[in-house]
This record gives sequence, structure tokens and C-alpha cells, in this order.
Amino acid sequence: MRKPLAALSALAAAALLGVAAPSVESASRTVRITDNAFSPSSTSVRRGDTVTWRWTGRAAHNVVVKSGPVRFQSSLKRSGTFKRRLTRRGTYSIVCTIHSGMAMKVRVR
Ligand SMILES: [Cu+2]
Repeated sequence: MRKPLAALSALAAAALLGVAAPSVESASRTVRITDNAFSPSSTSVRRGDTVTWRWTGRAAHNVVVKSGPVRFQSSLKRSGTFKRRLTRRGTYSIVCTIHSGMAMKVRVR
């Protein structure tokens, strides 16, 4: 009867850690959106970090997750920012759906 209880408390501790860690050490990363590219085109962040995409060009672009642990997307726009806190590990393949070849990867470690 001890084993299930120990496993359960270990799970509870891990869950607590998972919730607490990002708020303690979360950071942010900015990706510039130019005409027509993401800069940088590849970046690596820690789980819980926030990525901010900043529109710096004149054309309209969007930020769309094509594949990855979580799907999300921004609206199609010409200026401003789009922020997302990434809480799931893995590799996110991101594109702008109106410009073929405009793509980037974010690795969440
Ligand atoms: Cu675009």
C-alpha cells in the first residue's frame, strides 16, 4: 500500500513544480516579422517563456502554427504584436499562410 501513495505524492510534487517553475524563471523572446520573413527563422526557448512576434514590415502577415504540441494563430495584420506563452515542450512549425516559404521553427525545451 505504500507504493501507490509514494507515486501519487511524487506526481503531485511534479505537478506543483511544473506550475511554479515557469513563473519564477519565465523569459521573453521577440521575433521580428519583415517582408517576407521571420527573424530569426529558428529559435529555442524554455517552457513557460513568452514569444512576441512584432510586425516591422509594410505587408500583411500572420503567425500560424502548422504543426506542433499546441495550435494557435494570429490574425492577418500589418502592424503591432502577437504574444504567446508556450507551456508545452516540442517543436512548433510556424508559417505565414499568405506567403509561401515564409516559415520558422520554435523549439520549446
Ligand atoms: Cu507573410
